[in-house]
Amino acid sequence: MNLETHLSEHDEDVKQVILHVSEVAKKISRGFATRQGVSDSSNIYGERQVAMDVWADELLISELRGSKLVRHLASEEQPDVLTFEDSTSDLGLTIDPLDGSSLIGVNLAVGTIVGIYRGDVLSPGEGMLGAMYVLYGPLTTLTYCLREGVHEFALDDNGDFVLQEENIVIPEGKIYAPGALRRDYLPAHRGFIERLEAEGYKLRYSGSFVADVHQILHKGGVFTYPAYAGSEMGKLRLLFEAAPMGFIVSQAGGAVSDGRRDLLTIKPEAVSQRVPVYIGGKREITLIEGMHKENTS
Ligand code: P6P
Repeated sequence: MNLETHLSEHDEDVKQVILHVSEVAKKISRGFATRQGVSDSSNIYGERQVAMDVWADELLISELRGSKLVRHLASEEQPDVLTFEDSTSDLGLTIDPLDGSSLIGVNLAVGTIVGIYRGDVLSPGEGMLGAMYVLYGPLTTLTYCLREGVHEFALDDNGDFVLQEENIVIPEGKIYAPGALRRDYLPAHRGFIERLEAEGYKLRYSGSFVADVHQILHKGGVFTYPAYAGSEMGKLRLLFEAAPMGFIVSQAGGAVSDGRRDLLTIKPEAVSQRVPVYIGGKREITLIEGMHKENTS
């Protein structure tokens, strides 16, 4: 079964926007070979953009504007939410065009992350219609969830996204992907990491959020980019990274937290809002939230 068939029961505009993103993703997957190197620009977070960042962002914005399927579009590479007045739909999308792009130069897996809303994208993630991500690795895979299971497709030789796994459920597993520097850990987080290590969790961290979370979704465990000394909000963006990937893992039976509460209950105050992130199995999320409660009582 291919992606279009699998989406057939969903609202037409939602189905079409996912298919549209999937077609752009095919172009992005072919674009790496001829767009290596850095650009001379930086994003609003002061991060140096690579050539693919700029190109993928421009391509997605142009294609989604032209699709007339999207009214509100927020991109991690843009300072403000874009509004397309001539849209025939009221969908709102958040996009991280190429998460992990600093790793393209060393040929590690990177990805495109999309959050799908009805209306305003500055809403808590718990209200999303759905989310999807494309992972550009040895295979180009597309994973989506519209509240009826988490499903993964792989791009085949004919250029079709073909179903690989349906109704994915996060297993129990002993992998942890610990972002930030150990020397900067805050007390509760330090205790959490030491507990996982004492229980024999294996460290698996590539520096690419979408790839690292994809691994946790399929093998279990936890990804974290915590609050740390010097940044109480951590590094990752709520709107573009934590909420959409957290939505997918939550829908697969896992959970997502800022360390104290369900991250999907947080209303973004700005597109650039950062948030401490814990994404993974319910056991690990319950553990860190308990440690934060103990640490503040
Ligand atoms: P660090 C990539 O720049 C990113 O936004 C995420 O994809 C990734 O999880 C994180 O930053 C890596 O950050 O500090 O480990 O390089």
